[in-house]
Amino acid sequence: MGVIARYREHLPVGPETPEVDLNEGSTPLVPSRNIAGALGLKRLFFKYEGLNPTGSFKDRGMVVAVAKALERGSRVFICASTGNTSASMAAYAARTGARAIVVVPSGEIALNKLSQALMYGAKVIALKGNFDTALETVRDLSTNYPVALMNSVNPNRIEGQKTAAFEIVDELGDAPDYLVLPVGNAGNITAYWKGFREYRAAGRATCLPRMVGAQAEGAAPIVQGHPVANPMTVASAIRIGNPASWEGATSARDESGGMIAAVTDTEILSAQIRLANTEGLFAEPASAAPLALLFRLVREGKIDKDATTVVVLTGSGLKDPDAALKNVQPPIELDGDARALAKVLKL
Ligand code: AN7
Repeated sequence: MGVIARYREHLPVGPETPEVDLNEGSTPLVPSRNIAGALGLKRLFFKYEGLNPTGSFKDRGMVVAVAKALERGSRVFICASTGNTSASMAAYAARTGARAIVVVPSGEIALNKLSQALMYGAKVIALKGNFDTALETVRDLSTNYPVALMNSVNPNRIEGQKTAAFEIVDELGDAPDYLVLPVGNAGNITAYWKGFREYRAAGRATCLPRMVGAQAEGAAPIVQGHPVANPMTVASAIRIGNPASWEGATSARDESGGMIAAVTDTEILSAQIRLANTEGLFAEPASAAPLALLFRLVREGKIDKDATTVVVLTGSGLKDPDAALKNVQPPIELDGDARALAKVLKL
């Protein structure tokens, strides 16, 4: 079952809305086995969004945005993307026979995100400049040409993405105390906060979490309080200097009593490796940013250790093999028999 079927009564869909799904959502909330203990945290969970059909949380919002666009009669979809949105949009366009146009910042997106968009059959334009330029360009194009804009400025994306908050509440029985997630264009933090508030209003939860957002230090416009002209970070998914949902992010932060803070690339990559090494969970660098922030908050004594914390792992580690391979030892090349192998392994 996809998110539209599972949460239909909470979504802007009706009898006229075409059925679309790739069985997205219903991702596991994996309890920490090792990191929680090492940090002294009582309850720590990972919402493993990399297990969505195209490998990121984007599928939740895309399925709703695509269904609504088809309902309106649109057959041409466009987005600007740091990679995951384009992969998701291309997949749902392929599934529904629509045309997908993807505009990515030239040379800046992870290899496997690009391969996904191309395999799903999207027309991919690598536009000179960064993500912010690409978004501005597609927004401009979509106001003058008959193409449906599928970035998270499309409110149906936010509607679909809020289902992740519903799932967490359904599984835990109430909202967690902290929800920690990466912030790039800021659609997801906006969506989670909307989801938690709506579920509480519907009587499905009694409390609301503190929303804790992580940006990368070289791409931290919300933390700095102004747009960043040349965002730089190894976490290419959140290499964004002027988030479209800025206001949504600051409202979520302020209304929830949470925070948005920045972590360095070194902290991000070491959190990514530690997550893989000690929990068996492989997430892309952007998804490791909230864990890096959690490590720092625990060090600084800024987290209640008796609380329930959920870290959202937004995208699969398989998306960005280049980022991962830079930080591990390469395989040992060997030409030899079992004895030679045993010797190399020091068995
Ligand atoms: C893995 O695909 O912006 O704050 O164009 O791919 O809602 O933007 C991706 C963003 C976090 C940030 N983690 O979410 C895109 C794009 C991963 C991501 C984010 C993204 P938002």
